[in-house]
Formats: sequence, structure tokens, C-alpha cells
Amino acid sequence: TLSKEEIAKDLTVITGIDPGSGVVTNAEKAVDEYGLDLTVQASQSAAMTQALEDAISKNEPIVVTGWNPHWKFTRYELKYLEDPKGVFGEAEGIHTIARSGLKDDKPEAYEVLDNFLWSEEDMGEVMVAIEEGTADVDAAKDWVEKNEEKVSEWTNGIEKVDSEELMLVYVNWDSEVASTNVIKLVLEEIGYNVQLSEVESAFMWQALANGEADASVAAWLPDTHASYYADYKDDIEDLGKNLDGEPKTGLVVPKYMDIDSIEDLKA
Ligand code: PBE
Repeated sequence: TLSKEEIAKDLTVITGIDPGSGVVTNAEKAVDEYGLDLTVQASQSAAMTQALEDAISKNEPIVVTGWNPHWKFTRYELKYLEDPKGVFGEAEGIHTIARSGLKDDKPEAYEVLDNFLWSEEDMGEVMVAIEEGTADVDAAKDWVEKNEEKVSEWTNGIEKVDSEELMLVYVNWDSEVASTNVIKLVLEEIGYNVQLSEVESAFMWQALANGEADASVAAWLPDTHASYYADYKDDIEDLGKNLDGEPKTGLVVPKYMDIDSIEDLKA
């Protein structure tokens, strides 16, 4: 284990992901509010998990901007640091959001998207398969084939369409790569010609607000994407939760770090 003093001596950064993500914004807020002598280093999800792997292999201290559902909790022994100031919010949800007008223009797609609801275990299966090397599309296909009953609850009674175009936007976060690829296949079963557009967080919200894209299953509310929601809420529609579970974000460390709270990161 690493003591609080050893951690304070060696740790200079919080390893972040993409700069537009809610966890990075909130990590910066945490540095301010807790008065930490650490810099939030933005990078990418894949670089963050690589840094985690490296630090763990050397038994070094590391703090990352983390969230679950995410495969890192199955792969490594990790824990969230307590957040007594509530910087990372309370009860969070993963929501489906759509551009205004989708309900009228493409009611079948709207209905499927509105029905889409799966569990943390479901999402975990797809995410772990991708992490282990299965292509995104194949991991999604395997899950859909194995879960016909669940999928039919989302599509039951919905009329098929004839090759209508539909554009889904998402950000390259492991959890959202999984959900986006699954809902794409389900919408294709209904007859949509689904395009995926991978963008930065801000553009995900923007593209829906100005009608360039149709929907996204990658909105984290009410807290993680609060500022995007505030900016765009009048021009999008929130279709509610698509994950049955307790998604969460925060600062995550290996269990061998002998600290419990973000406050313990104070030098
Ligand atoms: N995440 C995953 C995103 C939302 C989904 C928690 C990394 C974020 O904006 O922080």
C-alpha cells in the first residue's frame, strides 16, 4: 500500500480523458474546491486506461477521472475517492436525447429510442468484449443476438420503415461506444439506415440542437453534462434514462493507495 505521504510526494496530476467531458470539468472543479495541488491533464479514454495499467504495474500512485459502467473496474482493483463536497453530483443517469422534431419526422425511430433501456450488466458485456479485442460492431451484434427478448421489447409493435436515414452522435467513451453500436443495430432492424458520427462532447449536444444529427444515447444527466444541458435544453428533447443502474463518475484510484477521500489528496 501507499501512504498518504508517499502519494503526496509523487503525485502531480489527475489523469483525465477528453477535455470536453463532464468528468474532466468536474475534476477541475474538485481541484479548486478542495484546494488540491494537482493539475488535471486532459487526454483520451484510451490514454487514461493505459496510464492506469502502467501505474498499477509499478505500484505507483495515480488518480484518474473515472466512471462506471466501465471495464476498468473488472480488470483492476479500483475504488472511488469519497467526494464530501458533492462536486461530481449525486444520482446520475445515462439518458437518450434527440433533436426537437424527431418525434414528428421519424416517429418509429423516436419510439425505439424512447423504449431503449438496458442494464449495467448488459452494457458491461458489450464493453468487456470490445476491450478484449472484439470489433465494436461484432460485440454489439453478439449481444443483440443473445438478447432477442429484450430487444423485442424495444421494437414490439413498431412499424418498419423503408431505408430512412438516421444519424446518431456519440463521444468515444467506452460505455457509449457500446450503447451506440447496440442501438444502431436495433434501429437497423426496423429499417433505418443508421450513420454513426463520433464527435467531441460539445458537438454532440450542438449537432442535436441545430438538427444536424437525430439522437444520442450518450447524455449523462443531471450533473455530468449539466452545462451542455443548460446551453441546449430548449432545442433538444430528453427521452429519459436508457440505463437501468447507478452510473457514477468521480476520482478513481487503485485500492493499494491508502486514502479514502478527495480531501486526502491535499498535500
Ligand atoms: N463519461 C462517460 C462522460 C460521459 C460518459 C463519464 C466519461 C463525461 O462526460 O464525463
